[in-house]
Amino acid sequence: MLFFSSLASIAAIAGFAIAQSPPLSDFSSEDIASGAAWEKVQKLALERMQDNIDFRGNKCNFETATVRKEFRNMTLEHRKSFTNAVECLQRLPPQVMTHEQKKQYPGVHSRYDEYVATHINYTMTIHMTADFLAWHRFYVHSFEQDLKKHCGYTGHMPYWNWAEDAEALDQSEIFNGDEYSMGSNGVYISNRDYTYLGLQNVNFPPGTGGGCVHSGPFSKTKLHLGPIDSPYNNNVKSDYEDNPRCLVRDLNSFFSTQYNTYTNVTELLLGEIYIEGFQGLMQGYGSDANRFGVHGGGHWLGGGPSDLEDMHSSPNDPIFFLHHAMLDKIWLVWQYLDIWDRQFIIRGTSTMGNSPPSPDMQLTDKISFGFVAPDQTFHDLMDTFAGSFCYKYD
Ligand SMILES: [Cu+2]
Repeated sequence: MLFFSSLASIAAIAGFAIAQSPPLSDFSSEDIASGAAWEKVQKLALERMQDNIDFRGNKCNFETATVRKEFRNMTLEHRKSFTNAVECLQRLPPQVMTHEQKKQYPGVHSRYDEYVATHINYTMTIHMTADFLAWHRFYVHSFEQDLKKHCGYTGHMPYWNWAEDAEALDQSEIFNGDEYSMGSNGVYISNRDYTYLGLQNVNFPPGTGGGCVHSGPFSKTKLHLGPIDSPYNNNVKSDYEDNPRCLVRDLNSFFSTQYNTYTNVTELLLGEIYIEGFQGLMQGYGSDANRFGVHGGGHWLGGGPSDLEDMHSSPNDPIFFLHHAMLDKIWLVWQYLDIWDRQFIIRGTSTMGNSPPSPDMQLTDKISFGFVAPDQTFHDLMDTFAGSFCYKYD
């Protein structure tokens, strides 16, 4: 931290322009709503990224870094090889859990389930905490590495730009149910009622599915863990119970049109210049005006009931990883709009909304990843061009 702030002052003395983030007021509301502003700003972040990485002279540089692409920017064959690799992880036996541990986790049947169980385990210490962004960055990275290591995947982690589909999720190519998609919507179930969410004080209409994913990848997937937070009274009695069932989706634009539009992304990216505000609005806390944020919206757009909306067991739906890669991209863009101030900035404690109260986290803290990976130092999760990372986004 000290090292970098002194570098910043040297750079300032040497006359380098310390780039700051452009204000939201630089863009018209039309450009913000259409995605043109987001497009411009992410290009600007990429330019600044290149300057910064060249300046640092890291082993991993702008040219050698792998490029994570939007799912639709991948070729059909690459998309298929990705979903094949995910299905392979869902079949692969647990890799880290011991036989003794297995008895406490009857719902863990695969390497993939080890990811779900880990997310369940840590839910209360990785959301609305200082390490929300960093934890999920490394979690997604580990998933990508496992696809390569265990399942012969040669591509990189895709992300899903949901803003492109916010108006009509069920029209998205990503969910069209062909073999190159991320699997279909759930089977449509009619005559369903509104659902009330007490925490957010929202009453929402049913979506356009509601049943099992019926075609394409993951239509044969068997889930075992969860649901845990479902408002539909079908929750398991204990966190790791075995509850074999299909993957459920109910794509619901009620959420995406309010929380996952280009306006939502751009306001978050340019309107929040402090990490407190940025991570707060992303997760929908800190203000009553938006109680979901792009993070919560991206989970609830899976609809209710769906596996994606479950705060604990949401990694059950593989789209979770593409959603979190998108959030990681937004964080990376935000970081590089003002890298000298934002590379190593964290704020908050290690408990959800600081309840129960816990000390402020430090960059020297160790962060745990359960069955996913060994403990990591917080500091090492802040830079996608150093340590175990070497990637950028298209
Ligand atoms: Cu999470």
